[in-house]
Amino acid sequence: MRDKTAFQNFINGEWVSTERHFDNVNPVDGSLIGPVHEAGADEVGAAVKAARAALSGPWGRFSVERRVELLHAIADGIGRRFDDFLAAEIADTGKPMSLASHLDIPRGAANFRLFADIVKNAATESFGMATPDGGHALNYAVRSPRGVVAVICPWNLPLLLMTWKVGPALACGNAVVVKPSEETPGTATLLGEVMNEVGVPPGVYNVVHGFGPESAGEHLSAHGGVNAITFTGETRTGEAIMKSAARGTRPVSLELGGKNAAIVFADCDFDKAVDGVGRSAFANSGQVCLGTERVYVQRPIFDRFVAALKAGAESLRPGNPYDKHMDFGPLISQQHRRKVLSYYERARADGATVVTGGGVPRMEGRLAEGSWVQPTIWTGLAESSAVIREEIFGPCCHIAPFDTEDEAIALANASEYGLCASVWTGDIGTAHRLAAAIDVGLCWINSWFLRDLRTPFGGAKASGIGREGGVHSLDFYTELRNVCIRF
Ligand code: NAD
Ligand code: 6OD
Repeated sequence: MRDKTAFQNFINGEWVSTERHFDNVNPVDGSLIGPVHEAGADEVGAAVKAARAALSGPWGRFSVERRVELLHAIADGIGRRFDDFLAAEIADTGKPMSLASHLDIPRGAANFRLFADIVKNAATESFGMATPDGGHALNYAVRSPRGVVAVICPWNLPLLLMTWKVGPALACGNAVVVKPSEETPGTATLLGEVMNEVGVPPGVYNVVHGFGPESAGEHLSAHGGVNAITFTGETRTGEAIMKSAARGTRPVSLELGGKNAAIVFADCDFDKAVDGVGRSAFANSGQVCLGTERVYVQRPIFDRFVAALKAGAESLRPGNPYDKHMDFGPLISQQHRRKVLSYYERARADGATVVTGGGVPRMEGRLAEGSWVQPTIWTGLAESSAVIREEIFGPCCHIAPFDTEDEAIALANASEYGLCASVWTGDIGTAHRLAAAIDVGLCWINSWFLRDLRTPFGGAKASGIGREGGVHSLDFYTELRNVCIRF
C-alpha cells in the first residue's frame, strides 16, 4: 500500500520506503507537501533488476497490439484521475491551474496515445536485391526494444516531459526506470498508481527518487544494467550523463538548455508578435526550455515593441494557482530564485535599463514565503553580458534593436546554444531565409510552442543530441536490425 502522506519509490509494482528523506516544498508559500524517500544505490539496483526481469517476463512477449491497448489504458487512467494529477502538479510547481489543466496533464495522457498510434502504424524498410551469382535476396529491417531505459527528468513540465519519454519507451517494448526531479516527485509517483490500476506488469515502470550527483540520478546513469539513457535538463548535467553513458557505449538522447532568440521584423503583425514573444518569455514563469530570453526587434518598431511588451509583462497576475484570474506562478524553489535574482542584479551591474520588474513582487500573507520574482525586461546590455549569453530560466528577456536581416541572423546565432528561435515577419521570403540560416533544432515563424508531435524535436549545438518525436523517438527507443534472406 502506498503511504499517501509521502513520496515513495515505485519498484516492481510496489511502494518502497527508505531511511533517507528530503522535503518536497510547495513553491507558492514554502509549505511542506511531504517527505520524499531518497533512493540509494540499492534501490536503484532493485529498480533496474525489476525492469530487466519484466523484459524477460510477460511484458517481453506482449504483441504490439497488446502494448498499444495498454498505452491507451494508461492515458485513460490519467484522464480518470485528472484532478489528482492536476493537484500534484500544481502543488509541486505552483503553476497556474489554467496552464496545468490545458497543457501539462492533457499532454501527459496524449503522449501515451500518440506513441501507441505511431508504433501501431510504423513501417520499416525492405529492399529486394540481386545476388552476384544471379540469385535473389530480400533485406528487411526489424525493431527490437533497447531494454532497460533510464529516464531522467527536470522540474519545469514534470508530467509532460516524463511521459514524452516513457510513452515511446513503453510503446517500443522497453522497461523504464524514471528519476523525476527532486523538486517535482508528485506526478511520476501518481503514475505508478495508474500503472497498477490498469494492469501494467510489475517492473515495466519504476520510479526512483533523489538528487543527481551521488544520489539516485548518478546511481541510475552509471548503472551497468541500463541499456539507454534519455535525459532532459541542463547542458552541464547532460555532459555528466554522457560521460556515464560512455561506459558500455550506451546510447543517449539529450534535450538540454537554450538561450533562444525571437527576431521581430518591422513588417510583422505587431499585436501577434507582442503576444507570441510575451508568452514565450513569461509562460510558466519563464521556466520553459523553449522560452525566449533574447529578443531582437527591427529598429523602426523597437520603441513601440518595448512599450507593448512592458504592458504585457505588467498585466501578469501572480497569486494562488487555483485563482481563475492568476496567470503567473512562482519559480520552482528558493534556490532557483536566488539564481534568477543574481542575473537581475548582474543586469543592473552591466548597465541595463530595467524596463519593468527586476525584483520580487509584494505578496500577501502566506504567499510572501513563496519563491516569486517579477517578470522582467531589460534593454541596453552589450551582447557580451552574461545575462545575454547564459541561460537564466526565469521570466525575463533582453530586447535589442537590429537593422538588417544579416545582422539579425548573426545575433541569433551568436550563442553556444541552438534549441529554438521564433521569427515574426509578414514576408514569406524573409521567413524561409531565416529558418534556413538560424542554427537551431526548431524554428517557429509567426508562432511559438505550436508543433505537430510527429515532428522531430531536439536541439542543435549545446542544446542537445538526437531527436525525439514521432518516428524519431522509435529510432532512439529501438535497436534496428537488418535481416537479409537469400532465396
Ligand atoms: P538539471 O540538469 O539540474 O536536472 C535534471 C535532472 O537531472 C534532475 O532529475 C536531476 O536530479 C538530475 N541530475 C542532476 N545531476 C545529475 C547527474 N550528475 N547524474 C544524473 N542525474 C542528474 O535540470 P533542471 O534544473 O531540473 O531543469 C532545467 C533545465 O532543463 C534547463 O536548463 C532547461 O533548459 C532544461 N530543459 C530542456 C528541455 C529540452 O527539451 N531541451 C526541456 C525542459 C528543460
Ligand atoms: O512539447 C514537448 O514535447 C516538449 N518536449 C517541450 C519542451 C519544453 C521545454 O521546457
